[in-house]
Amino acid sequence: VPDDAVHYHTHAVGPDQSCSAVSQAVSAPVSTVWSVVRRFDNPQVYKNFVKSCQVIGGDGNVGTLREVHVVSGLPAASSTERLEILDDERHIISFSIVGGEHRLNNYRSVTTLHQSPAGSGTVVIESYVVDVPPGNTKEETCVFVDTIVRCNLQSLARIAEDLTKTSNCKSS
Ligand code: A8S
Repeated sequence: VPDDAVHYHTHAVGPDQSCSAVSQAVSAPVSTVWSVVRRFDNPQVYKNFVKSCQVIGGDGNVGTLREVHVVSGLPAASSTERLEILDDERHIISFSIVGGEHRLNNYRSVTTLHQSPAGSGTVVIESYVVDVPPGNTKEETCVFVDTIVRCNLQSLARIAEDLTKTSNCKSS
């Protein structure tokens, strides 16, 4: 984790909570990845488990609420989510789960983008904290959530990389 991100990925974790982080390299500029990630109103663009999303309050800034419905086959139907951080300069977005029909109580995630040390690409880091659901272990909770987050970040990488190719094509 780069120095500037340590603070944002440091979560207070209670005794019955789980905390983890996933990172993803993307072959696209930070600005391109950010243009996808910052759309709190449009998570379905890269989150494949999201069936639909409606903004149910707020003006797009911190405090905005969205209601997400997820595809069938998951132990969940919907989630109400609050925008906690949207920092266009530092490329940080964070949301918390405040309601809905699912097992992830008190979920909060922070996503930060960083220019890759090696060149023009991006490194995405997403960390989270969540209550361990009744009947599950911390490890099971991490495996479940890490899988969702990893799927989302892989999909994000593919979309940002495709956007980069499209714009190269137009300009040549
Ligand atoms: C995100 C991250 C997560 C979303 C989880 C972890 C969720 O949308 C899904 C299944 C669940 O069981 C819980 O960034 C919930 O969206 C796909 C409905 C919250």
